[in-house]
Formats: sequence, C-alpha cells, structure tokens
Amino acid sequence: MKNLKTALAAIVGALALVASVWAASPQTVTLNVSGMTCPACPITVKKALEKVPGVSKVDVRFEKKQVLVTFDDAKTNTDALVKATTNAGYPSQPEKATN
Ligand SMILES: [Cu+2]
Repeated sequence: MKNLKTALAAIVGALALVASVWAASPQTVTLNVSGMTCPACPITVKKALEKVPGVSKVDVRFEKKQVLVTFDDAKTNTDALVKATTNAGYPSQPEKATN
C-alpha cells in the first residue's frame, strides 16, 4: 500500500511538472517601434523589455524598426510589452495579435 501511494505521488508530481512546462509555452511577438530613429534607441528599448518578468529574448531589428520579443505567456503578455516600450519613451504596436 505504501509503495502504491509513493508511486501515485510520483506520477502526480510528474504530471504537475509537465503541466507547468506546458502552460509556460514561449511566445514571440514582433513590435513595430517607429520611434527608433538612431542607433542608440534600440539599447533603451531592449533594456525596457528585458526588465519585464517573463521576457527571455529581445532581438532588435533597428533597420526595420522592429523588435522581436520572446516571452513566457504565463508571466506576461503583448500589452505589458507595449506598455514597457511606451513607458521608456518608445510607443510600439504589435505586428500581429497573439492573444
Ligand atoms: Cu535614438
């Protein structure tokens, strides 16, 4: 009986782990940041986005005035990313809605 309980606990634990990994699927959004007019701008935008909890990657395409942001959709969302760049002085618009 004790072994069965231990086995069940292990299975439940494993399922919980799988569920948490499943829920935290990374999303990538492209933000159009028209206000990036000089090569120093992307530094500010990147720093602002990296401060947002859940953001794992920020890839600035200065020549396109776009920022590719990879984030954990269980921790943050596109609105929060737009807000972060806007608060840093660079209003942005998501290229396409992800939620
Ligand atoms: Cu600038």
